[in-house]
Formats: sequence, C-alpha cells, structure tokens
Amino acid sequence: LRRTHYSKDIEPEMDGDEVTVMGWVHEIRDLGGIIFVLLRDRDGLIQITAPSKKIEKDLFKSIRKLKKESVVAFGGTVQESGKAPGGFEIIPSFLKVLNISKQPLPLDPTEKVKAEIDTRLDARFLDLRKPSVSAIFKIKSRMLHSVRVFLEEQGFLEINTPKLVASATEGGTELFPITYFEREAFLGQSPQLYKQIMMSTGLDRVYEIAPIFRAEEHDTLRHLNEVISIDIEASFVDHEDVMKILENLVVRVIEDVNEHCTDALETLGRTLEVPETPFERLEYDEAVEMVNSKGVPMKHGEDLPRAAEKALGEIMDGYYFITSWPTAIKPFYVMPDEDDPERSHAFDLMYRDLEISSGAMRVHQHDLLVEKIKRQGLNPDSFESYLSAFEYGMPPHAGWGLGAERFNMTLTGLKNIRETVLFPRDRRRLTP
Ligand code: AMO
Repeated sequence: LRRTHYSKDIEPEMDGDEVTVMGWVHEIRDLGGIIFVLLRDRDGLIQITAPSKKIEKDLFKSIRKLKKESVVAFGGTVQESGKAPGGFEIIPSFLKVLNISKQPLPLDPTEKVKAEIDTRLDARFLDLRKPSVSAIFKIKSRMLHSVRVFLEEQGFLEINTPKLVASATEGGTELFPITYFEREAFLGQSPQLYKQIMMSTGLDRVYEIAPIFRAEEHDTLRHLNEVISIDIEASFVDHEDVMKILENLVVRVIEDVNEHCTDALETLGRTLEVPETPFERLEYDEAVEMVNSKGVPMKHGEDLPRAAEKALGEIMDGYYFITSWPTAIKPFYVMPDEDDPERSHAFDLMYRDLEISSGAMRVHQHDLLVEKIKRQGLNPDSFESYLSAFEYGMPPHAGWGLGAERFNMTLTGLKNIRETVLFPRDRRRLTP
C-alpha cells in the first residue's frame, strides 16, 4: 500500500484518475445516504465523498465507523467538485484504517473548540495538527533555510560550538548550573566567546544556529529558557557593517517567506511588507527622550524597562536599530566609542516593542578586554582560554545574535513566544 499523492498534488483536472491518499480523519459528516470525510495531510484537506448507492456496502459501513483523528488510507477516483476543498473530491474504492485514535480527544484539531495555551502545549502533537499551528513551523523552517542561504552567499561558514561551558558570557545571574563530573559547569548562554575566538583563527566569517539557555526567572510572553540563536561574527569589519548584514538578512527572509510560504501566511491571515533599508537608526539618547516624551520615566544610563519598550513601540513602526548604548550596561566584550568611551559601538535591532537582536563591534585588544572584565566585577582568570586568543593576533571584529523565535514572532504576528517553539521550555514547563 503506497501513497500516490499529497493533497496539494491533486487538481480538479485529474478527474477520473485513481489515487491513494493517506492522513488523519479531520471530520466526518454522516448524512445517512452519503458520508463526507475530510482527510487531512501536511498541506491540506481532501474531501472523500461516499454515497451509499455508488460504493460497496462493506466499505460504506467501515467509513461510517471511522473515528476522528484516526490514521487512514483511502483509494479512489478523483472527481471534480466546485464545493469541495481544492475543487475536487474522491469517490472511494477502498479504505484501510492504519491506526485508530482514542476518544475523546484532549483538544480539537479542527479548531472549532478553542483551547488554552497550556492545554495546547500539553497535547502539543495534536495541537500541531492544526493548520494554523503547523503554518508557524513551515515559516520557521523557511526562515532558517533562508538565513543559511543568505549567510553562505555572504561568505559565512557554519560552525558548531560547545553548549557545555565553564563560564558566563551575558552576566552571571541567568546561568543554568549543571554537574560536569567533579566540576561545576553551565549550559551555554551564548556562543559569544567561541565565535570571537574563531576570529583569531583566520576563518574570517562564521555563523551558528543553535540553542542558548537562559535561567530567566520571569514569566513573560517574550522570554523562554531555551531558544535558538542565530549568531554571526565577522573579521575586519565594524558595527555598521554587521548592521547592514542584519538588515539585508531580514529583508531577504521576508522576501523568501513571501515567495515560499503563501499558504502558511494565508492560514495565519498575515501579509508581510518588505521593509525598506537602511532601517531607521535611533541613538540610545534619542530613544530615552522619546520614551520620556510619552510620559514614561526613565533615566539615561538604564537598560530599557518594559514600559520604555512599549512606549517606543507606539512611536516606531516595523524594524529599527537603537545604537550608541552606554558602555556601562553592555557586556565586557563591547567596544567603547573612541571619541566618547561612555558610549559604545553596541546596537539592538527592535521590531516595534520587541528586541530581536543585539550586537556590537568588539574589543579586540587584550589589555583593554582584561580591564573591562575586571570593571564588570568578573575575574579574568575564569576567561583564560578566551583571553589567550587575544594575545596572538586578533583582528578587529563585530557580530550579532538574532533570536530565532522573536524573529519568527515578527513574521507570524504572534504575541506569545511559546507558540513559536515546538516544545517550549519556560519556568513551569519541562515536558513534553
Ligand atoms: P542577547 O543576550 O541580547 O545577546 O541575545 C540575543 C538575542 O537572543 C534572543 N534571546 C531570547 N529570546 C527569548 N527568550 C530569551 N530568554 C532570550 N534571550 C535572548 C533575543 C536577543 O535579542 N552575545 C550577544 C549577541 C552578540 O553580541 O553577538 C547576546 O547573547 O532575540
């Protein structure tokens, strides 16, 4: 028994053709003398139309006994039909039940009955059968594919760095400690130190798409404890150069998603406009003024509180950069501005009120780096293997990290980051 066609491969013009289709029983409508079964596969629905007068008695009986979400194979003849999805139906000649689904279902894949996010995540395998949920992951897959193609075109090499690590990179409080034989170790917060070490190897431009782990205690719609980070690092360039790469990447991904994910976007009711480049660049000081002008109190020198991000999101539409961040609130590896060391060459990429990427030109001088590590209250000894790469010829370099889920939120329009991860990890959730 072999599948001959997916739903998307059958057209009304195939009227009269014999096909075998496989999938899940989405819905059954039994009108007595005629039964309609909607069969669902990855890309859509197929209507199976079974009139008692036209098909064998036994077959009709077994169709009548079908249970929702059971896995079946139907063989039959394609018949043009204006009313059915895709403009065709199948008059069945055989049915094979491949697996029966238990009843009742923990949630309704036809989406007639809405479910809370926790119920959905508990029965995620069923939730993912909904077209509006699988659409998110079709877009995510295309997004990551497009990122890889774009970065390879720009001369980047894909690398893999360890996720079992010895030290913090993004500040000590957000670390997951683990037991590594006799020692303490951590889950990697960012490939930051490794991608910088790679700049001293001469490989020049690298990227990594991999999980990062953050022990964020807070429960928000924008934070998870495990996310995918798209990281790049490039040599002999500055922050402006990597900001250009980032904005061009965003544009390319949107173009590709528009071209290849038309059905998924339609399912989500989403249209994506291709943004114009260069994206607007706001200096940190200007951003603070704008936030204050909205009546949100915030001092120069603080990181943006949530209320400030929201205020900016009301003023700014689409994607924009915030540049020239205070050196004091950015990590030690960020290069201070030569003319005003209180300011740095760090930037964030925002989409309305959501930060989707951070990056910077980096400190490449060993002694300045040691000084900055100390100034942040950290011990340079715990960065020995990182620091030694700066003693034997480290070129100037810059890079960024782009959160794959937050980027996906900007494409899909979703407000809860949990929806953009197959099996999300938050403060309360470690299964499935
Ligand atoms: P940062 O810590 O800003 O920078 O992380 C980069 C991007 O990763 C995403 N992100 C998260 N998304 C959801 N939940 C989280 N808990 C979470 N943490 C991070 C965000 C964020 O903008 N080393 C630097 C990058 C660099 O300078 O190259 C870094 O990790 O989208």
